[in-house]
Amino acid sequence: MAQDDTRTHEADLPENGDRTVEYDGPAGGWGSLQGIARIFGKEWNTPTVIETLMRQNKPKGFMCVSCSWAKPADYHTFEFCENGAKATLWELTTARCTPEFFADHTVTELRSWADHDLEMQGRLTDPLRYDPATDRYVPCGWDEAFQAIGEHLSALDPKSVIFYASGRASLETSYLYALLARLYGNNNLPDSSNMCHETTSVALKKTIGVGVGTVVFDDLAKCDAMFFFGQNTGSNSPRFLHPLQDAAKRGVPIVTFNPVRERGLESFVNPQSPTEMLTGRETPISSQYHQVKAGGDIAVLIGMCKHVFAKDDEAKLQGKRVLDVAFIEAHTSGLDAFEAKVRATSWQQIEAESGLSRAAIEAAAQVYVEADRVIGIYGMGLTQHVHGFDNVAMLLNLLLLKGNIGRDGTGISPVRGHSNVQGQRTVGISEKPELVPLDKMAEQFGFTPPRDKGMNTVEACHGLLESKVKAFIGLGGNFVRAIPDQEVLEKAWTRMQLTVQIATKLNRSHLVNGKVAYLLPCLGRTEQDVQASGPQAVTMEDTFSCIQGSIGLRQPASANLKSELAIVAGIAKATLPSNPKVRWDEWVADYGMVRDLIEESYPDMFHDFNGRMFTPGGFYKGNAARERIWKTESGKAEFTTPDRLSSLGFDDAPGRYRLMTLRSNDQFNTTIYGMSDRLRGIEGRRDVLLINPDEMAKAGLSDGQMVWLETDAADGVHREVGPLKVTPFRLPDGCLAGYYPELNPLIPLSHHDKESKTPANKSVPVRIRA
Ligand SMILES: Nc1nc2c(c(=O)[nH]1)N[C@H]1C(S)=C(S)[C@@H](COP(=O)(O)OP(=O)(O)OC[C@H]3O[C@@H](n4cnc5c(=O)[nH]c(N)nc54)[C@H](O)[C@@H]3O)O[C@H]1N2
Ligand SMILES: Nc1nc2c(c(=O)[nH]1)N[C@H]1C(S)=C(S)[C@@H](COP(=O)(O)OP(=O)(O)OC[C@H]3O[C@@H](n4cnc5c(=O)[nH]c(N)nc54)[C@H](O)[C@@H]3O)O[C@H]1N2
Ligand SMILES: [Mo]
Repeated sequence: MAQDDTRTHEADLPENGDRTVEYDGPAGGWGSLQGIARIFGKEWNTPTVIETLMRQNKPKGFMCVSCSWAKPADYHTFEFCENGAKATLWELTTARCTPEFFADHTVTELRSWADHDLEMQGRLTDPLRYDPATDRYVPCGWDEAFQAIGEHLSALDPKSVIFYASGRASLETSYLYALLARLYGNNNLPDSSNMCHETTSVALKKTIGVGVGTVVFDDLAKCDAMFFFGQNTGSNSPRFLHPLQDAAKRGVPIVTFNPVRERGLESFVNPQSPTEMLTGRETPISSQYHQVKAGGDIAVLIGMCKHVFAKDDEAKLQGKRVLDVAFIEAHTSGLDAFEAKVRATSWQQIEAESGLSRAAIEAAAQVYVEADRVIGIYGMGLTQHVHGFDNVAMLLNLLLLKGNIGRDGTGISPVRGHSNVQGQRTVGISEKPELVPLDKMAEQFGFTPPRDKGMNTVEACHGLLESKVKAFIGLGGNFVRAIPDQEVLEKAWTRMQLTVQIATKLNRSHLVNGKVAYLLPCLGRTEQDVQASGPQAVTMEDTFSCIQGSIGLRQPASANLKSELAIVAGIAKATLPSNPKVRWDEWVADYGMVRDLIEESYPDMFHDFNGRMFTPGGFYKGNAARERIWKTESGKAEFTTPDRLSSLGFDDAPGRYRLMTLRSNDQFNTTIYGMSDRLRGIEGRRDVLLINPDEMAKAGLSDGQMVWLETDAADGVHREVGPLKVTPFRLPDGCLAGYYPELNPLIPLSHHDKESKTPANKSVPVRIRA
């Protein structure tokens, strides 16, 4: 079995024995169905809910509210996974968070509630205003809310207002939201992507001229090898397990680098295959699994490139080449400096930084040398580091060596997070004005768009601390819970003049409110959205740049909900002076008109938008790098020469560990569904500190002992979280792991990727206090 042959290549890890917590079942299988049942009990197994799930991710159905994985044209009967079903059911809950609930609880009291308990109150039903006299949210009419928000915004300096978006809202809503910010007078449009794949947007834009991946769904069936870095497929994009299983069955080697042995990348039982379910037949996924140290990927990739150069030297002696010389000459720049750096780096340095042996790295690289068509896949394990940019650029370097960009079955594939996070950036949600067709929009809407750079997430937090930010509008999400340095920022938050949150369910960000605060409940994507011209559809872009329509069919959770688009328009109308070219009412009445506007702004990607939105599998927006057209400074694909081997941004020191903050299998970001991290064998609690038995022994810790974590940063701020239960777990030496968002107070705001400012959530320097 793959598991055994992978063991020969992995880092020198402490033996598992009985001492570490582990799950040895497959991903998928019966466990995934039990995982759904445990949270939702009988609630999920009713005909209407099943009918809704059957429409998930299919043409003329609705697009999953969970991750951004593809919604293929050639779909399965059940085109949903354990976690997609959980996300949908979470939205379909029968629980309601009504004005009566808020009458019973002060905001101060609710602030002491756990994230899970807040969301368990169910769907928000009515627009609410914060009443400081009683410290409660009280009901208010929609018109009253819009009017008051409009008056407050009109009185503020536009540069002091933030328009945040979490990556869920549709292309139509996102486009209008960005337009609202610009008509109002700023580019302050941070989004969840700033905490996520911003590293990708910056690194791929710089190196290949497009800020998104080059792979399309069909490439997965055409490649000869896959290299996986820091992405937890089993929990975070489970439908990806199907093409991975197909690839593994075709004999495609899948080589994984991850400090954690994630079950989904080891073995899978397809819950949609009756035979596999009955026989329990597992498909091994990774052919090699390397437990790299957190922050060790630059070193790994340099090592792999070193092997590729060595094999190329050997091939040359026989008049052959391993490198794709024609591609390199025609299409790239910067190879010489990069090659010199790689050759000058010793295996000793590479082994020390990666925690892997030369033999293990060479075994991985040999797969690369032998494969004609290679895909590089990655997630937060590469992006959320101080030198995350170099991580991504190094994976690209490896791919460029053999021309693995711009051919069928090849490419670089960042697995995006939220279901429309990539799409939001496509239609203008960006703090970077140069990424938006402002000239075109000036003409479309007859105004002078702001040209100065807006604030991203980290900059918005700094603005808040410096009291430059006075108001915050949130289109979904849970900003205060998702950001670093949460405790410090929460205090600053309440100094704000105005906070407005558009949401489906109650979360902590709604309770850390400004002086004036509104909580505006919206329709979810599964629900019918009926406007003056009839029922409306919306569109989303998936991780492979395919755009597809989504129609909600469920009865709305409350008669008093508005669509996100109508709420954005309501705020806009009440805030902005009237303008004959800006027709909020008509746009709300017919979302097709908004798609026409998007088409006008972005004709290349969105031509015939209304006509193509129900193309099965979505329509492809196109990607220049895939065509080997390089919109970079040099006009070529660029090799990057990193000037370091570690992505940590800090040195090792006695007693200092690298902490990774991870998602469990029972959460969607800050939404905690339950207490089971089934695929890692951790049950019943989230206040755990994962550490390997050797490190436990060295630190004198015992299994189950309660400890505190303290940030080891020399900035004079004391940060600690605890108590946490010491839990033996197979991790490389020097590495610790625990859960996001509970550990966010440990992450300094200044601890982020140097280029993109993506918080470095996967390598926080900490100490353990017993
Ligand atoms: N069910 C569910 N689905 C989700 C989400 C969710 O919370 N729940 N969130 C959505 C969102 S917004 C996003 S961005 C994605 C996130 O999906 P992922 O990109 O998978 O993010 P994480 O769960 O944070 O885990 C990243 C992985 O990187 C590994 N890792 C940590 N440090 C390193 C390192 O230094 N090197 C390497 N090679 N690996 C490392 C971790 O062990 C882990 O397996 O998922 C999306 N889908
Ligand atoms: N330490 C650490 N921190 C991290 C990360 C990490 O790995 N480690 N990951 C980062 C990443 S990748 C991301 S993307 C961010 C996530 O940051 P966010 O996107 O801000 O957070 P979410 O938890 O996804 O937001 C959940 C809330 O969205 C609202 N919501 C749900 N559905 C809808 C809807 O349809 N419409 C509206 N309007 N609201 C809705 C609900 O009120 C719910 O409570 O966190 C980042 N923070
Ligand atoms: Mo994300």
